[in-house]
Amino acid sequence: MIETKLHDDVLEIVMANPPVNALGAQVRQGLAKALADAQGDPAIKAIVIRGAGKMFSGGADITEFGKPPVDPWLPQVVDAIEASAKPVVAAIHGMALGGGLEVALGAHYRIASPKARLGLPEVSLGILPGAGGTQRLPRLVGVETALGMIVSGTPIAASKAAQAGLVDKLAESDESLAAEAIAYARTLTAPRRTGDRSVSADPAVFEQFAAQNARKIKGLDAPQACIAAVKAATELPLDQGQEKERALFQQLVAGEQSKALRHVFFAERAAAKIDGLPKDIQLRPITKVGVIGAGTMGGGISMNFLSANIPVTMVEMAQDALDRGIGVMRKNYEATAAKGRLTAEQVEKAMGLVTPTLDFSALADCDLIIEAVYENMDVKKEIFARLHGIAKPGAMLASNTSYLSIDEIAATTTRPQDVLGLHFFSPANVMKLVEVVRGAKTAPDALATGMDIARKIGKVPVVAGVCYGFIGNRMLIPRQANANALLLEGATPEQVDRVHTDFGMPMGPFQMADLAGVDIGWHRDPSRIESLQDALCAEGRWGQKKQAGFYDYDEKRRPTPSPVVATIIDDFRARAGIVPRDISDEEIMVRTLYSMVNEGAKILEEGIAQRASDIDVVWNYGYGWPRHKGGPMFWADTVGLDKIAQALTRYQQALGAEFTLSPLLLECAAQGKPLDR
Ligand code: T1G
Repeated sequence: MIETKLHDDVLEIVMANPPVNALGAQVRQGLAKALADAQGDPAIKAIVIRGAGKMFSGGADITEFGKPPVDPWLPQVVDAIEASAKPVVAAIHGMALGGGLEVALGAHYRIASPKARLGLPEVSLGILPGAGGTQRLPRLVGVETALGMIVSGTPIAASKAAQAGLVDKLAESDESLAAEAIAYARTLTAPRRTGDRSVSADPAVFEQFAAQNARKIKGLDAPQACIAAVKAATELPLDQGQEKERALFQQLVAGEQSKALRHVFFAERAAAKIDGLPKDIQLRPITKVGVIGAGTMGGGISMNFLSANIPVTMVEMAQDALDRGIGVMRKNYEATAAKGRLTAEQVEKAMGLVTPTLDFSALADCDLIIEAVYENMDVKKEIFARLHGIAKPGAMLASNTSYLSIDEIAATTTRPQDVLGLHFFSPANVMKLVEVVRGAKTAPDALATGMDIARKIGKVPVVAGVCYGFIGNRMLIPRQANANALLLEGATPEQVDRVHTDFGMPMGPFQMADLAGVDIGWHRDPSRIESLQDALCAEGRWGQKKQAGFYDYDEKRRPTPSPVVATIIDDFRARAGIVPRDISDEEIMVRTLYSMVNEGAKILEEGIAQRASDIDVVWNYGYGWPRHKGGPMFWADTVGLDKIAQALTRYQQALGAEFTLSPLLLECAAQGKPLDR
């Protein structure tokens, strides 16, 4: 995993541990040995360290965490690099992340290729840089830049790193980097140890930084620790600062938040894999896409492809609807440009790739056609019945339905092998999740292509089987149903939502209902009041869009508890003969979150989800589940499946006649094994 090559008087040490040159035990041992050998070899005047393949290094080997440590530890290797009597140059291409950047920080000089990116993303794994990064980076780039890089975890471009003093030289290209680094090393006469530098800052800088980022870092352990470690760099000599960093690292890496965030890291990568499909399956070419429906979803979906430079034919039934849809897309792009995240040219380029039309047959040359009309089975069937006659052979036909059966839709065509679901989440140009729904007859290459094209447009795709609501929305059903029942029995919207926001969700069931629209699925007859939803809708309380739903909203869309809603609920209870009672937060947690876990277990039993971690990815990327809690299935294991099963049994009656405990949940609880297939 370590290759060395002597170029006259310069030793090149190459880390070769594909795919990301993770700094596992063998890499560390190899690095330490090559370095030590070089110290004693008079022929060697200088050393270059670089990575083979697509990058310098993706950092420490995350799969080693939680296992017995193997010598040498990464901090020791980095210290040895810095202590080298011969100048060491780090030659960086691709990514230098985490421990990878720390290796480069241990080096005395750094040269990077123009496209390189450098960062310390440990905070997104619930830890902090543990090999001197919190001590050496501020010494090189100053406290402010270091705090920004370490607490956000976001990598910076090589050019910015050069401006900040993190990189000494920019190479011409990836290809010329090795040669330029060796030439550069040959010009160096002495080591220049970053650890010998000092850095100071007004202690108030750290409180200010924490205050400025309070909302982002609320409830998270790692960011606080990152700030404390960088502060230590301004107060302690390197070795003592590293001890402090080490202590904080050990604490965090053993913590629940880091375990959850590491689970999410690998869950995302696992979700990309489709069980049972050959790795080298031939994908279908997607060079042109058709979108049916220019509404909120159709517009958002189209923007993803336009932004990925894929032309879109957008079909609507009426000119005004088409013009409105195109107008909203341009407005969204211009809003992004106004924030400096796009140039005017990029906006024009994207908008230049869309072909609006009322002519269905214009879809004939599309490789993928996505139906994104409102949620009505008859309308969708009518569209697919028309499509299969127009679409070219091999074209994929996808529905953006959120709940309905892909098999039923596919059955209206003679080509069910080309039909699948691509379930985007609103706003579709922002939300990362796509449930790729595999129909009973969806061809393996169509499914694989669906996953691939979703990744190409920057989404996180997850395979889902056909059932009502697929993975995410199906689990939402028991949550919403119990939330509504709890309101009738005595809870308030604020109480139920507080339990969810305290838990870390961005919003609770009733704030979410107001955002999505209380009138979704409403029968539109104000005289028919059979549910709380009916009662609110009859009063015109359709949610945020009406500035009134379960909450009242001000012009900034900030929610406040509504006395009107309290009265509507009281009246409804009285009419239903329900005497309200005190509801505990624990009961709300059990009936709204534990019931979701139970539904997730059923989804696993039925094979609707390939693996438990896929369900976690769905909730992390589609419903704002707090990443530092891993996802509903991972979280259930941390709570204890037996505890969840007992609590659900205790509330069996309140959960309703239809509620049944998942046999898989009971089995895993009984056997003490994690919840999975
Ligand atoms: N350790 C172990 N495996 C890793 C890994 C790592 N650091 N990085 C990637 N992999 C695996 C990954 O699971 C996948 O496996 C394959 O490599 C390709 O990854 C002391 C303690 C580098 C930007 O947080 O962000 O250093 O699924 O699909 O899209 O301070 O991987 O094929 O079996 O993501 O090209 C800090 C983590 C570690 C960076 C490449 N480093 N990695 O993205 O490929 S903590 C990070 C990434 C640390 C020190 C501390 C990305 C990438 P499989 P991939 P990619």
